[in-house]
Amino acid sequence: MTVRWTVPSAAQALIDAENRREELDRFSKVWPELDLEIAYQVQDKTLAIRQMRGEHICGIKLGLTSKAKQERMGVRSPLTAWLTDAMALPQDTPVVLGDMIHPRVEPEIVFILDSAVEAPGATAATALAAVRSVHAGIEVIDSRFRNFDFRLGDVVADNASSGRLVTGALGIPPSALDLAVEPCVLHVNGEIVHTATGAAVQGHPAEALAFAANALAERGIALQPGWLVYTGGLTDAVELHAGDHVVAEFGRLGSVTLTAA
Ligand code: OOG
Ligand code: MG
Repeated sequence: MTVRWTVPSAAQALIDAENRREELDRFSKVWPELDLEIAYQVQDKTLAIRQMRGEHICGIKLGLTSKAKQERMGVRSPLTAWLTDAMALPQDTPVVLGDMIHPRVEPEIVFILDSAVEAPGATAATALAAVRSVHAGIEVIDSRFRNFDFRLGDVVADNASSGRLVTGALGIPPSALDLAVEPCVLHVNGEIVHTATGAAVQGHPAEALAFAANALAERGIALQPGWLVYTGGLTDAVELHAGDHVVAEFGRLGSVTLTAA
């Protein structure tokens, strides 16, 4: 049966899938018109549904900013998505697997903004100048699509597989760091599973921030002071299973841990 998706019906289906922990077939199989413009309309509609149930925007995330992520997911273009307060996990709070569909974890470099990023025309340097502090982070992604099988339009619509966030308490001013060489080691249950440096994200995570500021400016959206910016997985993501203990160990940025209950 061919499903005739519309922006509102696709957005509601994504939110329902998240609420019921069910997988959807990717829209692009039956919705060839799903281009980037429509996909961001769906994404914005899912945000509106989240806001109607009381969630507040706390920042944005970038997706598919590293080669490791692009190659694994088969989508070669970075994208942006919304973060809300409901996604943020307090420190030392386990992820409840029963709330998720098929979660995966990935280490990220996180910015907290001090001022709005001026865009269009943002560069890595001007974007970094708007950053108050840099943190270690772990993102839990949880695509609403079966087996994480999606094309660019699908994953944009699905708010870039947003799930949960843990942001390290330690914050370092960007001027005190060389983020391109900041090391990252991802440990799962005591084993090293992936390593990278900050350069994995667009050559420098500030490039990702500038990309996001410019891309959002095209949609009339400005990055706001106080917002979190998850700059994208430095490494491929790892499936999360019950009892897992995950540590994203950075150099200057310290470590963030996450457990699965
Ligand atoms: C898409 C989300 C990508 C990242 O950091 O690259 C993302 C996915 O891999 O499901 O959050
Ligand atoms: Mg991510």
